[in-house]
Amino acid sequence: MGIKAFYFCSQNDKTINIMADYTQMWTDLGLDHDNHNALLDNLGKAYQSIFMAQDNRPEGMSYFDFVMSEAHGLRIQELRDEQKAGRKIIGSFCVFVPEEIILAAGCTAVGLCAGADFAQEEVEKVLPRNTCSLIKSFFGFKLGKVCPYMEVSDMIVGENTCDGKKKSFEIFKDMVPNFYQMDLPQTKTPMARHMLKQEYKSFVEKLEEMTGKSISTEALKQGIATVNAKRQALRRLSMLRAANPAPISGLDALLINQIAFLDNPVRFTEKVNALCDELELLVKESKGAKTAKAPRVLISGCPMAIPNWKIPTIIESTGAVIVGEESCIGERGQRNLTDDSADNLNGLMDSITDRYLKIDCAVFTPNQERINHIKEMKQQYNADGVIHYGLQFCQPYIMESFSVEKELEKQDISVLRLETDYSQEDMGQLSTRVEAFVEIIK
Ligand code: BJ8
Repeated sequence: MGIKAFYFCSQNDKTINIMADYTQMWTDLGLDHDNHNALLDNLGKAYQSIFMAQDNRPEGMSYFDFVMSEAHGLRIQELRDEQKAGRKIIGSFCVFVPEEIILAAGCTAVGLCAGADFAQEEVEKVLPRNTCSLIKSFFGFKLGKVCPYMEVSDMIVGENTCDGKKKSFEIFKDMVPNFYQMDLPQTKTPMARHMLKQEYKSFVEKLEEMTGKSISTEALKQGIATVNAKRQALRRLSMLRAANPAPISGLDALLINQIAFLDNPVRFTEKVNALCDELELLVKESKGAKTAKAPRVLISGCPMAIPNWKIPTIIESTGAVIVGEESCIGERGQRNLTDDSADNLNGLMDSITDRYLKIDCAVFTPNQERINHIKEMKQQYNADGVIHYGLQFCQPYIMESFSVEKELEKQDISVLRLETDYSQEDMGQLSTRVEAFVEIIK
């Protein structure tokens, strides 16, 4: 049986030629072929109808289409080749797990958050029904044996952030052979900073024990440089979206931010910069994904893990354009560079700790920084309104959405609070609410 990776991207001959039969690799990884094929088939159809059907896509998106077409194929093959050459693959679920440290240890980081329902019946045998979709989804990907990233990981890092993740990892840790727990603070006091630095030091020790090699100052500087370059490229992309018309759709920009968690970081950075070169020209020529009259929306809230494209699809199908994501798969996760000026390991670990402690996830209290950041982004990207996206049963973001709404409304910024999950059942109702909101901000 000749199975290609994803079925959705075969725009050019080169892509078709590269596609290969990965059946043996998937068997070796222990994937369930029927489940996996069903997942790829559904994703392929969704990708075609959501991404490939868009008008005015920049040419530079063809690379990201290709990465998606080979996300379960060539990319996994690359990771296995890296493993054969001695690298370890480290999977994680949170932007608090420092990629700089993983790279410095000679390892490769991959994101494991999942954005689609799978094996729901099985999942609800081990997790309460009222668990957020993001958690249920990665459990479903594990139980349904459909995630090659999870299966290829030499170590899976779970973090103590929200109660849902923290407690579900107590169950998940027994479902995988290689789990590592990272504790994280929930305040930003000096004590919390000290704790975070200690956690990161323990993580360094764990990676050193795993690889049998010490992390040097030079390697950590190099890791920081690689990740800073990736963040700078994503920042450049974000800033270009401030133009009117926006040169790229919110869907495509989200896709790039999602791919940032899967692709080789150096190659990804080059491709994002190449795309930005093209977008700069489009901005000069006042060409965009939509017209200059398109209402401009900022999204804020829970991360949208791949392949969660539900809300952006609804928003952009109204004719509006998304100009920014205040999200961990977006600006919250990628902003702020790590200072690389220290010339010793301890100094660099301080810089890493300081950089990560700036992340304003809703698990922190108080969290005024996040509200300030949403206001800044609204200004910076010339958004006409903010849509707050909360996953059902996500207490941190849904609770915080009330304060977000209150503060934004004080400044006459229009806000729509949405609460949903990964199912398609509420699409009609969500579309009606989003259409009404877009009419208001027009
Ligand atoms: S730093 S946002 S990546 S924890 S949606 S699982 S919060 S109940 S994902 Fe996150 Fe790190 Fe924070 Fe970012 Fe819990 Fe909410 Fe589910 Fe969530």
